[in-house]
Amino acid sequence: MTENTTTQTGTPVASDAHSLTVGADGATVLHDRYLVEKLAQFNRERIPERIVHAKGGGAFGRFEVTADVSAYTRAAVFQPGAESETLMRFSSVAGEQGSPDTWRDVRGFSVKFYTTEGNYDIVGNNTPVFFIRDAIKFPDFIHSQKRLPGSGLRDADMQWDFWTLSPESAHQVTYLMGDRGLPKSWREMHGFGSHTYQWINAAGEQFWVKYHFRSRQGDLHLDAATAEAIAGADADFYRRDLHDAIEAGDHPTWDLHVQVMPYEDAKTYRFNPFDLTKVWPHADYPLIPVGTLTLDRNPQNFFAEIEQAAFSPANTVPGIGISPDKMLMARVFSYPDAQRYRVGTNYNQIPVNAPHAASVANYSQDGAQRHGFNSPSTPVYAPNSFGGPVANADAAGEGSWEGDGELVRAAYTLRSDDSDFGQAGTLYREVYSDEAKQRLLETLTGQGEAITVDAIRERFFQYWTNVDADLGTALRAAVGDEDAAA
Ligand code: HDE
Repeated sequence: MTENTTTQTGTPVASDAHSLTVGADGATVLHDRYLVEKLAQFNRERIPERIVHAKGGGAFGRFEVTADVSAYTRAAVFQPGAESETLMRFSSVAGEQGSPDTWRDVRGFSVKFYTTEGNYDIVGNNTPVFFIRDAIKFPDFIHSQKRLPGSGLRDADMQWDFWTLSPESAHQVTYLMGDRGLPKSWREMHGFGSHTYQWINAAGEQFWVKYHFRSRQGDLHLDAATAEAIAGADADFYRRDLHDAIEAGDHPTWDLHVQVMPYEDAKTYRFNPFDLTKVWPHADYPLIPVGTLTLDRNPQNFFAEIEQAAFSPANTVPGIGISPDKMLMARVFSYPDAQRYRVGTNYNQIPVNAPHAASVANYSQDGAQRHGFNSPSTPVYAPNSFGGPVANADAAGEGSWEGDGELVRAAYTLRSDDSDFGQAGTLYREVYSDEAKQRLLETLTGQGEAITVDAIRERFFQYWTNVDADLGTALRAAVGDEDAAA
């Protein structure tokens, strides 16, 4: 038997097709409660899109620990043999929700582990570094990458104005303008936690770690012409690829590795290991295997499970903490704040965000859209004498570090090997193949030509000369040539 259409409160409705009117040709009446409910509900279907990383897609899967890293962390999710349900979301950074997947950009790489000790999120990118090292610059940086207020157009002048006035961006921009800026698909890219995090073992010893997810599908890229053609033909190219692969039983897999730095090393390492614009050379801190992440289940409802998904670097678990990275400390505030605004105060009660393998016990109450609550016999305050939940520092397994000093507004203290351009130059000279170098030159030539302000273009040449002198010379000649031809 066909199911009746009902109102939101479960009452059968009389018609899916006809509003209630005064005669077949007359006025529509306001007391057609189903018509009013249907139109009003429709008007509220959209929530604010993410201010960054708006366009994305994701899937569920599982993470299995295949090695023994218990010497470094007590976190249940990383103990030998542990298996956790996971959710992943991939995204572009600057484009809006409908933007083409294959526009050149950094790609978001977010993982939520539903662990027995609560949800643990690693909210990273497909690059191991970032454009800036102090969060106070983030809104300015993002404004420069989005749209001009007047025309609503994206603009090379403001992008390069910001980057060339922010030399710490050079390493990440070398990634972005290189092959990582155009992944072949979300499945075929590596992911990085990027920041330095803290791990704490069962004995309370602390370590600094960086996360690397290595794609078993490879770290592959599109050439610029193909990416441009796809952007026009199929704006949802990556979203479709991920969905179709999982639907066909082709489950993408990443191997998680960590770099581990002994706690004391950070104090004397030759550059600041908490600076998000730097990588730790593998020669100093090799990759240590941890486990395998596989995606095997598409969402059943994109909005409920992916659009409303809330990832946050604040979601840590016992045995894992943050580090004195100025970007990371600010992100711990920023993500839950964005989610309270974007999804709503009780966003963590939505099934995709609530813990799946742990329970919630605290004294939070009320707020818009609340549906979870304590038993009426549970007291509403702490401390209490009636058996309510009690905080437990041993169970929390929080990290820590020493800190002392005057309140200042200053850059990180420089160390012997701290520089804005050094690792960008190494990436260019020692990691990029000759073909990758050539593709970078072509991409940058196009970028240089899009700059219309002479002073910014001059700084652009100087920026790339600082990355690599030969690249700067080649670029100056190439952009000049194109000018002559035009
Ligand atoms: Fe984000 N970022 N970010 N970001 N970010 C958001 O969170 C922010 C940064 C990243 O799949 C927002 O819920 C600040 C680094 C990903 O849902 C927002 C700073 C890295 C995603 C926000 C950074 C990222 C976001 C947008 C400077 C990689 C998508 C809405 C301190 C290591 C998560 C929201 C998803 C999303 C803020 C820098 C990655 C506004 C303030 C560094 C993958 O809160």
